[in-house]
Amino acid sequence: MSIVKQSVAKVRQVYNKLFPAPVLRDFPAKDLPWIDGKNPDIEGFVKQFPKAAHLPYDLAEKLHFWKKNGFVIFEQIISDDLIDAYLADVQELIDRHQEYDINIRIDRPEYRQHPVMKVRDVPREIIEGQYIKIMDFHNASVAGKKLMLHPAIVAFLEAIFNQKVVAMQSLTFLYGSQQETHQDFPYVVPQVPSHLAAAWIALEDVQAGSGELHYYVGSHTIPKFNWGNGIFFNGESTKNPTDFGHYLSRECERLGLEKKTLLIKKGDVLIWHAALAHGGEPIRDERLTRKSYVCHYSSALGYFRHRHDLVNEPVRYEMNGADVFADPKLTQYENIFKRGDHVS
Ligand SMILES: O=C(O)CCC(=O)C(=O)O
Repeated sequence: MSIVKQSVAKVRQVYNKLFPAPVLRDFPAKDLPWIDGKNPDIEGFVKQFPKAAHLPYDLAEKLHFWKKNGFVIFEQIISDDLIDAYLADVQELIDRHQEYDINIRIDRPEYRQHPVMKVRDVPREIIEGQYIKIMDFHNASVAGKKLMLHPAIVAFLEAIFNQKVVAMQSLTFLYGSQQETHQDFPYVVPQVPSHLAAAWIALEDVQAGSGELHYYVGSHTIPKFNWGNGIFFNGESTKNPTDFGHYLSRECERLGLEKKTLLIKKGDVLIWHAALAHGGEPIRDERLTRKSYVCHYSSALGYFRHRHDLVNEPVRYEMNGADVFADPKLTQYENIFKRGDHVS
């Protein structure tokens, strides 16, 4: 750590000791999206929501399902052409990885000290293997942006936030993540933390044994975990992600919540609530890939600065009435993978 970074950390430590942040037990009620409030008027909302009439699903039915269960699934809403364009972009990134500074996260023991690496610095066999997340490839890929801001996804998110949608980040997986059960909000924190949701876009048919996503139906309303310093995981937390995973599975089982695994098809999408408990099953068949694209979203109120630059106004791309910000740290790669230009 540089001397400057060490001094900043020291000052922060002293400041936090003198003025400890209040321990948050839950999201403040005043910040909740309308649908997370008590008895939201779903029929009334849908009547005045202009996009409702043009959707390939019944919005009122989906909103009721979301309120109760914390997720929805949309079947066959994304075209194979758009997915194939994105997969070809991903393949090009892998084939020519030495040319790019795009980041990947590697959750393998030998990378524990530096889990986030530039793709150029990682051997191809590692990039193509398990425990890899390609980070924010939507910035470089037009097809990635179009998938992320697909009109059917944007309309649903716009309805739950009752706000313009802003896409925050994306992760691309070739294999099942095998991640411990978790909720997203302690880790992915927009400026208004309760304005958060995620989409899991199937880039191929999910096969049993491939490390399917699992989730607990209705877990978005269970009492929040206390990390020792409130509901977010950060440098001050005294509990760790394994404690979190144990708490969630114990609590969901105690409440009798059903654990499901996601066996959806290419072009289907799962959207989940910020607090839905989910994770990745172990990969039981090593031959199976599980290509998927996970995007996290907030609202215009909830996310107005890019997380890599909290000072300057972001550069915005607008699609289907939603925004995604350019990556302020990798401007040279924005939209350079253009297969998605003429595909929808
Ligand atoms: O797809 C998976 O296996 C897990 C993805 C996930 O949990 C996440 O990105 O938050």
